Formats: sequence, C-alpha cells, structure tokens
Amino acid sequence: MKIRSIPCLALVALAGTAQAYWTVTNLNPTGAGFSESFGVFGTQQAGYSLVTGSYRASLWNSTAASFVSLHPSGATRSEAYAISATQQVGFATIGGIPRAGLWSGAFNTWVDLSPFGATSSYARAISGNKQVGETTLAGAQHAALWTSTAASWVDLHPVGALNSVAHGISGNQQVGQARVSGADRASLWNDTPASWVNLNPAGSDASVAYATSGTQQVGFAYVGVQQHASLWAGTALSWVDLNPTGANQSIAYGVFGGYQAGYAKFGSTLKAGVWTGTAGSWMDLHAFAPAEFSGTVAQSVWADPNFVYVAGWGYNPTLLTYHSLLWKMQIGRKVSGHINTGGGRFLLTISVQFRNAGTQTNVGSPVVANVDVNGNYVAVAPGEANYDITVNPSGFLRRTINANVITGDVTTANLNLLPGDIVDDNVVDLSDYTKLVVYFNKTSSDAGWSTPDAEGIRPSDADLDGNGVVDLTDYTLLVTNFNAIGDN
Ligand SMILES: [Ca+2]
Ligand SMILES: [Ca+2]
Ligand SMILES: [Ca+2]
Repeated sequence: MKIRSIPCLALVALAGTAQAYWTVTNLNPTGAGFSESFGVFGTQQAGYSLVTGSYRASLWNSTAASFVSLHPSGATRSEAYAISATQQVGFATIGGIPRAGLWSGAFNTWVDLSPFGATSSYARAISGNKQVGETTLAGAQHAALWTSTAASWVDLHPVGALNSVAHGISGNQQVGQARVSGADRASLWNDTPASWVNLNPAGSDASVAYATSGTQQVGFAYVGVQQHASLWAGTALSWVDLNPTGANQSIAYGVFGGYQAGYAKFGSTLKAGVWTGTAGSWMDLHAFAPAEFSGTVAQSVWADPNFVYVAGWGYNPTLLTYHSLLWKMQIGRKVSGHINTGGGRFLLTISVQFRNAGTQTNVGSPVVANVDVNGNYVAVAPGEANYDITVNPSGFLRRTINANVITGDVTTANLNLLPGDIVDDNVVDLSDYTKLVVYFNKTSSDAGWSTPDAEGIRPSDADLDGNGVVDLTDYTLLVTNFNAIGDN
C-alpha cells in the first residue's frame, strides 16, 4: 500500500474468544516514536520508523530487533512502501523533493528513480525488476512505471485523465487509479498508457485499485456513500464486494496467493483482516493484536506453502503512536481447545504429539503450541487425517484424545489434565507423595529450588499449582488424584 488516511480511532474492548492461531509481532524498533509496515515478502517487511526525529525507510526480518534503516544519506525523510525479493521501493526527500527510489536491502544501495524535472515522485510497488508509482511534472500527477533506473521511466497516464497513480504491480500488470470525468477510477494497465482498463464497477461513484497478484486485483469501490473493499479479476464486470457484514467501511490494500488483506471498520473501530475471495471469508486479525492497540490495519499479504504473512500497523491510544505489526499464520488443519490444568500450574506452552488414531505411533515431531491467557491452544496438524493427540506435561498425567481433521479443523480438543505426577511415571502414587513430603514448605526463594536431586526431581516440581511454595494446596491436589493413572 500506499495511501494512508489518518483514521478516527476509538478504544475497544477485545473479544478474546477467538482461536489464537495468528501470532502477532510488534516490529516497532526500540526508541522509535512511530512505525508502520506497508509491504511484506517472505519473512521481510518494509515500511518506515520515526527514529531520532525523522521518518526513515525501514526493513525488518520479522522482529523489532532486526530493524535496518534504509534512509539514504542527505535525505530529510524516507519511507519504503513495498518489497519484492531482495529489493524495496519508496521515496526519499532529498533537496526538498520527494524522490521515488529503489533499495537493495541497505541505505547505501539507494537508486534515485525520479525523472528530471519532477517536483515529486513516489515508487509504491515492485515486482521483479519493475517498479510503479507516480510522478508529478508540470503540476500533473501521472502513473509511472520504471525498470530500475530513472531513465527507464514510462508515463502510464491514460489519455483524458486529470491525474493518475499506480499503486500495485505483478509481472506485466499494473493497477492504480485515474481521475476520469471528475472521479477516481480503479485502473489496470499492461505496461503502456494505451492498455488502460477502467475497473470502476457500474453504479459506483469512485474506486481505487491498490494491489494486484496473478489474476486478482484489490482496492475499494464506493457503494452508495460507503467505501467497500473490492476484488476484481481484470474487468469492471468481475467486481466482488468484500465488505464484511456489519462493517460501515472497508479497504483491501494487499493481495497475494488468493489472500486479500486490509481493514474493515465496525462502528468506529478499524480492524485488520484477511479475505479469501468473498465478503463471508473475512477473518478478523484485530482480535489477535495485543490489547494495547485500539485499531489495526493490514497493508500487505504474502504466503508460502507453510505460512501466511500480513504486515500493517496498530494504533496505541495511550501512547498516541502507530506501531508496525506482523501477523503470521501457519497453514494447515488446526486442532484447538482449552487446557484445564485441574488446579495445577498454568502452562505457557504445551507440547502436542500427533499419533495415528487408536495407536501409539507418532506422526511427526511434537508441536509446541502457545497457551493464551485464557488457557486456549492451537496446534497445526501434520496432515488431514484421523489423529489422536497426546500431551504429557511435567507434573501432570498423560492425556490422549482423538482429533480427526479429515474434514476440517477441530476446535473442541479440550485437554483436562490431572496434576500430581511429581515423579514423572504417569501414575500418582506413593513416590510422588514422598517427594512432596521431602520438599514440603520449600519456596522459590530457597537455594536449590530448581536443582534436580539424585532422581532428577526438583523442589519446584512438587509445587504442583506453581505458586512458588510447596504447601497444603499441593498436597490436596496430590491427594485428590492419588492412584490416578494417565492415558497411554
Ligand atoms: Ca507426566
Ligand atoms: Ca508419579
Ligand atoms: Ca504450591
């Protein structure tokens, strides 16, 4: 993406009940006042960060600590809008003029793409060795196409348009907007001004296309007075309204591999989301963002056979800042549910082993799943088959349940765990009791709290409820489950 409207954001209470299979990473570099991501490709993200008083084009590799400044020498401001393989595009303001530019992963690789005489230019998307954006010459904003040098500049401006901008590119196809007959029209080109196609849906007052990938283009079109996220397949007639039920505004900024990314506004709350081709496919990504963000927007999407990556930003109303965010989802059938620890210690992660159903034959390695604050976990299955899943956390008896993902995800794989197995042999018996007695009244501030004894048992293992002391509560848990045997 590309055009950023400063939205009206409001506080919102997060639902917190969604299945947490998207992980979210805050990419804001340490010390940065603001940051946003506009592009994602592979594990890398492009955007900007406000660092030491200036906007700096930024490159990340999926963590805040990986931040690299692309800010060229002599620039007063720079932003990166898109990334493809090892290259990034955006602009840098040098000599008072915003100049379209191209990087190859470092600030000193900057290539100035601005045509001679342009009063401003911006590169907004990249595909292979081609870049698109816009230039302003003699006061007129024109869609632009480059092949990695300023001299390669091609003016894509359609005949008769007042102004035009190219926002996206995929291979030989460019998308954007052209102002025709007084309104912006979502636009499609194939490398030349004469190839211009008007994507504006019949009856819509205005529209913009922000991205293209393969045969799909996305953006928005006005439906009445509302902006609706939109999907096209090369023609105005192919237009699909992606606006989710209940949303009063939406825009799609990114498309890749059948996924569309953007936001929908519910009431006054902006929610990042992803679609797969229809309004009904809307997936709310806002629900997975940290609660500090009252609003979120997705700007770009990329996918490989294993993961879907979405880059964007969140607004923090307490700090009044925007932070660059990365959402990531592992592709595959998912098994999810609630972990009930039966009064035992809270588990931050759980190691889930998939087996062929009804057997003890493992399928693949254990999957380590995070457990959210509500005790919910999600594990991605190794395939689409009838599995059992088995877990055996330290201090608990083994639990094994069926999880058949042949026809779809399983969302009710609740794991009811029994604590008390201090000596980890899958039965709660006298040896566990003996250890509890030995370590009774030990606390986490005692020396040796986490030191294994001759049998490999630590005092902390006897702290069954994890509150930092071995006491009567732990004893009661053990007694409650005395003689219980774990699953196979
Ligand atoms: Ca165990
Ligand atoms: Ca035991
Ligand atoms: Ca305890």
